Amino acid sequence: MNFQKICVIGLGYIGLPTASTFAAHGINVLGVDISPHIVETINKGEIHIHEPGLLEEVKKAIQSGNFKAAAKPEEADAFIIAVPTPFQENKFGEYNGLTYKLADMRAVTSAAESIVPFLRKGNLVVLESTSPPRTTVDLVAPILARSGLEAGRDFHLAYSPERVLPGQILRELIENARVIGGVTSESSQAGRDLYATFVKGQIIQTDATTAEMVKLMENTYRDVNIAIANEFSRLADKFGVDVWEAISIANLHPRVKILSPGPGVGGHCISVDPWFLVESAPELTPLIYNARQVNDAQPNFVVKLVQRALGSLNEKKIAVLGLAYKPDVDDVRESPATEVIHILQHTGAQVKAWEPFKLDANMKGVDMASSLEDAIKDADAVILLVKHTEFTTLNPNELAQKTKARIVIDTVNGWNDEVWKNAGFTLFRLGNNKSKI
Ligand code: SAJ
Repeated sequence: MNFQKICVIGLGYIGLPTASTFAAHGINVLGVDISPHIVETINKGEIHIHEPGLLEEVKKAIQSGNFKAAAKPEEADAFIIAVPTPFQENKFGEYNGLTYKLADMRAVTSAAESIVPFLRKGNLVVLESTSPPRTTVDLVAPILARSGLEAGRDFHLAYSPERVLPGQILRELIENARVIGGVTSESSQAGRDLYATFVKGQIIQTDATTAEMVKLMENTYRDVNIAIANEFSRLADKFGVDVWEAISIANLHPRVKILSPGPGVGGHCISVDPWFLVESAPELTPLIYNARQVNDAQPNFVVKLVQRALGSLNEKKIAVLGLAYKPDVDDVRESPATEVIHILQHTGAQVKAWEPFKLDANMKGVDMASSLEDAIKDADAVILLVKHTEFTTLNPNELAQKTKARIVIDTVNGWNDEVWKNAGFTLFRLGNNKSKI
């Protein structure tokens, strides 16, 4: 199939880089967003999100005339849906007394509806939004059928998940392998023709529901594996074992690769996607459900460790190092660090947080320090919550001059016991309660 013009619906973290990458490869792209502010910003050659290299690419695309933004789709050869699929705020599912979160599919629904008046024979429609299994065939296809055209017969329909890492989106869009799941093999082929415009990685063709499952399975696999690492940290704590030592030894086994325990699982993907599988089949997913519960409860275990180190937390001053959801990124959305802070505050502690990657992080209820020194100066204890390189390379001797704290708590195995001990600190580590031996 040949593509002169495409519409990308949803100009967020995935839609905007995708649209500008197509435009940079010579395709005429209309970006569509319901937010007038976003449309206006992009048409000025500016952007509303933070992603390295994106501003330059969008600017170039707008100047070239290949890219513009609008509130509504137009006729095109292909339509890509890249809108968010968050949770429903006030509605939960229930199965056997257990409650689970439900995907809010309203944005996908209205994006599909917005295409209906412009859909023509021979077009291609691709859903990229992370969605529960069967969304493409059971939700999107029937909506598009309101045009009088049938998916797989009159137009092509496919699901193709994004699997890019924030911070690396522009490179990974091009280099990563791409899965295209069509409702027919012709639809998969049409999807391949479209993405082959810029994708250099392998393009794998399959059916739509398999492609949906692939995306959910990747992130659920990771969530479950982090959950078992977190559970191991609790067991190690109970039995006086250093979980980090035990994991490094277990991982010498050629077929074992245990992930790292920590303060919990954050970000917009791994803590979200497993729920889409639970919602679709709660009777089949007890393991996935429980893994979510384990990871969500991990901040409580961090606070128990802090209590063990400090006794009552009432009025204690605690410096928290790191707010991002993972190391060396500036993304603080859905971060377990925030949860840890809120629980600490609940116990009466006074928390000051330092996040060098996001100096302007304006987080509700969190007292942000203006510098590392500001965070630790009057602290009774310092907690390491994110393994930023900047933190793991701190010099404890220098730190000892800047804080009155002599207790440090390491939840991510970022600091070496001996070095900190020699600098006069007592170090408590998540998953290592050797004092019990
Ligand atoms: N984490 C641990 N222990 C570990 C590894 C991670 O506690 O051993 C925590 C991190 O600190 C973080 C969370 O898990 O809070 C998630 O981090 P991550 O690096 O595992 O994943 P994301 O959310 O940044 O990106 C994932 C990626 N998927 C997989 O690795 C299977 C990425 O490829 C996807 O594009 C992205 O989700 C997505 O958009 O779905």
